[in-house]
Amino acid sequence: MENKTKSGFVSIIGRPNVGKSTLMNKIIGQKIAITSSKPQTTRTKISTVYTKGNTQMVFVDTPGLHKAKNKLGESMVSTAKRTFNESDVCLYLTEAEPFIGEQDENILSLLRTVSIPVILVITKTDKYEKEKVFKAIELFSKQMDFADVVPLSAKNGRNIDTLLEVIEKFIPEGPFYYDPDTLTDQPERQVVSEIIREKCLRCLGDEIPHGIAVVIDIFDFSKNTVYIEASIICERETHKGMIIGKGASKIKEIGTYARNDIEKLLDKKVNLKLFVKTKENWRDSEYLLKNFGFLAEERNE
Ligand SMILES: Nc1nc2c(ncn2[C@@H]2O[C@H](COP(=O)(O)OP(=O)(O)OP(=O)(O)O)[C@@H](O)[C@H]2O)c(=O)[nH]1
Ligand SMILES: [Mg+2]
Repeated sequence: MENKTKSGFVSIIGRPNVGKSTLMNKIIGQKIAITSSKPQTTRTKISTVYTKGNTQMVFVDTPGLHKAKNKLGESMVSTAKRTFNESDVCLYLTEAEPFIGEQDENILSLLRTVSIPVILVITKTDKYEKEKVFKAIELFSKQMDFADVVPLSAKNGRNIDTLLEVIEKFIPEGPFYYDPDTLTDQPERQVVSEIIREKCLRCLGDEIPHGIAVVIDIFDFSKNTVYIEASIICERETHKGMIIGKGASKIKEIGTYARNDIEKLLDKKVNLKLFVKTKENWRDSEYLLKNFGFLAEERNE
């Protein structure tokens, strides 16, 4: 008899910076979603596909749930909320802190209203003493009925296998959504622009990166060396100066790190040219948000 296949969508939600994107990258073994030590790194929903044997899990990484301060933030939060309504099982990520903060309170009250199974995932266990992890499990388990609880570390890989086994129990029978070789639904152009944004997040001081968007202007695959031109959009002229840096040192640093990662991704030599442009308050401009691709989902509804 033929082996029956199982497939389902697994949403990953939590407040900013708890390690959602890092966990998803770890599971599929490749960096698709960018990560950084700064909150609100992920801005759109990113799906990756994990296929093993006759089971396929589509992981959907979402922007961290937070109190939105501008239109971009609002779009990020509504994307995250919509995502778990469309999934078969939800992973709720939080760290092993001894209290439940306001952001987690809000997420919990949202989760109590959903009908899909929610798995509590305590992240970054490499950073916390065992006792603290146990206490956090106890504290969070009192808040609602979780389908299961898994403490893990994406950094050292502890319990990732356990998490996959737990998730599998909630994946329904059905045909694969994607070809088994598929890794992500993200177009290469999008991953490339995100890599450039990640290098901005990592190379620049705290106040600038939140106001940055990256737009790919040219993506030419026709020659042996891939030719890419991209614009880094910032909100102020002073930020533009900081992104370029003294003698263009900063933009060169961002470009070098980005080119390395893009070459690994495309497995080809890359010629990358970066430009910096100012567009004031783009995060509150519906027109520019649409232009940069942030409001695409709302448009399709
Ligand atoms: N020590 C440790 N650090 C981790 C682990 N997982 C993630 N981090 C770090 O936590 C920070 C945030 O990780 P992200 O994966 O970007 O977090 P996120 O939840 O996707 O954040 P947003 O996209 O902003 O909502 C990064 O600096 C990661 O390196 C872990 O298992 N252990
Ligand atoms: Mg993220």
